[in-house]
Amino acid sequence: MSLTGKDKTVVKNFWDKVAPKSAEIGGEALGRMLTAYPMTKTYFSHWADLSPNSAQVKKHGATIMAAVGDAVGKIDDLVGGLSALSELHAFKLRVDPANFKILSHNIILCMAMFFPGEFTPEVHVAFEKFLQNVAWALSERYR
Ligand code: HNI
Repeated sequence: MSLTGKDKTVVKNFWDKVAPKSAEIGGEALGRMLTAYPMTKTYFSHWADLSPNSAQVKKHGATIMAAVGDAVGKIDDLVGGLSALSELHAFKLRVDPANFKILSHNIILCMAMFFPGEFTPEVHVAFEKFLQNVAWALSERYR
């Protein structure tokens, strides 16, 4: 489902609020994904510690959310803007794209945990659509 102009505005405004907390939210989301969806751990088997709150989980959570923030800036051309990252996940990391949906779910969950007041149903629907579009863009180079 493509993002409407209103969705884009809602996503951008919400991101402005969460950006200062994005590293923390990313760490929590990644830690939860690895715990609640243990099959996702296979991609990170080269890490020393996959438990929530480990230094590597926190650091990589921050990296992922920085990329999500970058994607907010590229919201008008996610496929072009994320093509290098898609290439990396498809050919080097070989991540099954089904996992993008799982990580998105955990990001949404943590957004709601950290910003219960601001994460209104309107924000929820727009951010869900945005992450779905990010996942599609990240899947683009798999074909
Ligand atoms: Ni992902 C590395 C962004 C989903 C497995 N990932 C990255 C990097 C970014 C990134 C940025 C660092 C790239 C670099 O070094 O140049 N990943 C994202 C984003 C999403 C995502 C924005 C979805 C919203 N990645 C996933 C998922 C998995 C995943 C769902 C697997 C379950 N990513 C990885 C792995 C690495 C990685 C593995 C390498 C990590 C390392 O340290 O070796």
